[in-house]
Amino acid sequence: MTGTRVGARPRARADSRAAGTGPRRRRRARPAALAVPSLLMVAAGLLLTAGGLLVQSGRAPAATQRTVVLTMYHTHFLPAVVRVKPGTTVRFVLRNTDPIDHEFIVGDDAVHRRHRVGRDQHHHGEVPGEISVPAGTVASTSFRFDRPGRFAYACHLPGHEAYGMVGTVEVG
Ligand SMILES: [Cu+2]
Repeated sequence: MTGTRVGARPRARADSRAAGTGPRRRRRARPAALAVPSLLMVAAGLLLTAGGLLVQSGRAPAATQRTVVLTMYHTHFLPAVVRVKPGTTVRFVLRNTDPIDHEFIVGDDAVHRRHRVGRDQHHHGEVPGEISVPAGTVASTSFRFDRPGRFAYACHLPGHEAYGMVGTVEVG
């Protein structure tokens, strides 16, 4: 029995070489064949993503988004002036580098008048453009500027606006 097996091996190798389709070649071909479908799947995924973006932008053609980072430093806003185009939704990212709490309120004159006399000192993001920013933290809020004009942002915690914690959004 043993003698038969030993004798058969060389013959089998010779056969596969002659055929030109030995086990080695087949094994090499497999990863390449698998790579093609997976590349197609990636491409299809990208197309789907692109399609989704097109559909989104088709819903609101004029919508523009921007992120503006404002630093709260020594009870001031840096920068103190921001310029945007009408129709822009601005995501304000507020970095409070001070050891005291601040807040960010953006809006028209009526909004600021209300906050100057109001007692509400906690804004958790339920109102667009109004957010509390505890000492040493980062918070964000989004606000859409529909019409041209000047909109103020301020911190209405006692004394902060008078101290200079105000800024302007110029929309136009
Ligand atoms: Cu403040």
